[in-house]
Amino acid sequence: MFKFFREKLSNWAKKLSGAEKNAEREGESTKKIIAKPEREEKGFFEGISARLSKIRISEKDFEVYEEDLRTLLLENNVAYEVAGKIIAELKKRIVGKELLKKEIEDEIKEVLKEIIRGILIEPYDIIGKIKEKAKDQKEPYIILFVGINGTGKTTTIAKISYFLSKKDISSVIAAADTFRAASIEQLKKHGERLGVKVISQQYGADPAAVGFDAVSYAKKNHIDCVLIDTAGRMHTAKNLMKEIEKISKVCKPDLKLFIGESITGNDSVEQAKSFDWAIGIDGIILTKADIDEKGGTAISLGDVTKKPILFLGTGQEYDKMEVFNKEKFVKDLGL
Ligand SMILES: Nc1nc2c(ncn2[C@@H]2O[C@H](COP(=O)(O)OP(=O)(O)O)[C@@H](O)[C@H]2O)c(=O)[nH]1
Ligand SMILES: [Mg+2]
Repeated sequence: MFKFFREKLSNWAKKLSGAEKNAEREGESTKKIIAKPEREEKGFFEGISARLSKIRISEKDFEVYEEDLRTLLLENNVAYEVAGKIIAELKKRIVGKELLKKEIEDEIKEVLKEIIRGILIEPYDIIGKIKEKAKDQKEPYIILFVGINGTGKTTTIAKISYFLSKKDISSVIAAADTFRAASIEQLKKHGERLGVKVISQQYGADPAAVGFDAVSYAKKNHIDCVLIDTAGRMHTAKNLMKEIEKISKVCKPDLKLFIGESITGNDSVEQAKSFDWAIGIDGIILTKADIDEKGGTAISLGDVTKKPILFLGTGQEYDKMEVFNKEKFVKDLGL
């Protein structure tokens, strides 16, 4: 996971820490500062000068390397405007600061870590929310899953149902993707394997009605949570977005989760924006992190939507889903 980002970032930091090679240029350029020992002894000064050599990176030198960093971030799926923000912040914090040469790479990473921590929204605890509603209102907690075709909605719903069952939370699944061939069978198969009821109607049925049926079933049978699958809406198709708005209005979900792929970068960001605009999303699940070598999508989504990433999909099996952890994520990025 996120191998590219890790390697390239280290290389970039090394390049910037070599910026004092340009120190002989004009006065305002990065300065190599040699700390002099109090008592000068022959040979002694040379010996320690390498270790004590400090540099101060000038604005000019930072700018020489700035475009490289932008390219690195863009290549790793960080959206353009987000990359700009990261660079501006890093520049503000690094330029003019006196650092030991050997510390520069760590310092850059430390600052980047703080910036990314600041961008990512703190995830909340779904389990707590479900239990709270059960206790306070004695009603099932309703989660609507939206996203375009193939991003992993159906698989994620099965994983969530499995995750909830491990926490002693029962669920029912609504097969409200009545559009895509074989989608109902796909969910029923998951339902059988998981021992979870799947509510469905025939293909072409009103998805809002299927969701409504599942909510009624959950109420009648004291099921804790309703998971509503939906057809893959192309976020650019107006009538299909209207339909998702209708499902949302009829089923009154407590939580609307956008499912996006970790590997698709800017596309995921655009999709998330459209769904957020149409129904107002509450959180994000990023799938296929296991096959993503980049990692920037999460950062972009966090910044653009200001919504938390709640889980990372890390494979096709039911247990291949991790609760999103900001600290683990920045560590995986090599920071
Ligand atoms: N490697 C990997 N594949 C996944 C993950 N989540 C889903 N998939 C695969 O992505 C494909 C599409 O998934 P599906 O759930 O049918 O997507 P939907 O169209 O959004 O419902 C399937 O082959 C899944 O097995 C994941 O986290 N990692
Ligand atoms: Mg599906």
